[in-house]
Amino acid sequence: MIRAKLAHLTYALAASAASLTAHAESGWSQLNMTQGVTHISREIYHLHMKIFWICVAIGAVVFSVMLWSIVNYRKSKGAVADVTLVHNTKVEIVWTIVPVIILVAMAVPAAKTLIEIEDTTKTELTVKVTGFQWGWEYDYLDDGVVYFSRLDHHSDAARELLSGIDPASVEHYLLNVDHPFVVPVGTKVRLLVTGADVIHSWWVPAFGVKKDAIPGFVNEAWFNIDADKPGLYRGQCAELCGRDHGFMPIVVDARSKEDFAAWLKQKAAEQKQATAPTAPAAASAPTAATEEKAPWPKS
Ligand SMILES: [Cu+2]
Repeated sequence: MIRAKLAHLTYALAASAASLTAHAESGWSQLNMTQGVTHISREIYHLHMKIFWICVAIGAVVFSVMLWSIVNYRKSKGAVADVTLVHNTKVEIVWTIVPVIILVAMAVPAAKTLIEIEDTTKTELTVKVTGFQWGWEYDYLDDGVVYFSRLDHHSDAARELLSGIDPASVEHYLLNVDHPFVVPVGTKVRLLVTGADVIHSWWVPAFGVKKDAIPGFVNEAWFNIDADKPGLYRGQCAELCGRDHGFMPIVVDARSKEDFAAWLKQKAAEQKQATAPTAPAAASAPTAATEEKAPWPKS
């Protein structure tokens, strides 16, 4: 029985060692937090690593002393508990001061990063982000561009019960959206995050941004993507918000400043034309912008 259990344990250990080796081959970085593509996300990463290693050092010291004591002062060696020791001022001072020093050493860099995260001054572009059941609305406040971003229709069709579509055949299943959030790189973008119905949370790990979208509140967040890192960045709603919480992904399309300016200009022109009451084109061929109504009553 014991032998069988040991064999089982050995097998389990070997299996986990093998999976760890596999991880090592694909890069240990996959087990860790990613560094992201903004200065803040890297700050957060380094803070995480610093505090991680402090915890490892504390664990190593505490468990070494504990194991050493257990081995050297075990009953079979004739150790007898000291029942006279009830108080030791020196030791108490040490075990108070040492943790205080460690906590302050961790709090100072953490507070510095937190202050930087909250600094929404000198932003170059402001976008209002509204979470709703189930998607996101992006409103480029100064440019008259507003649109909705929902789960793309390939994923949406495949996720239906008895759809007959194999989710594995859908590229980026449940991760793609119909209209990605387009932003410029190398620009400090401020988000005004709010909710239309219940609490959602706008989360893009690569930017180090996760901000609650709360109805009746406007929360601020910002990011500045490295100028040499345009591309697609993915995120999720990070606040359990109801039935389709898992079906409101975020896709950020980071473009060069020139490409973004061109996109914004074109989008603004399209939307202006679509909403113009006298434009015949709007009446005969409604665009996506006019077809799509806000899923909540707008004032
Ligand atoms: Cu949500």
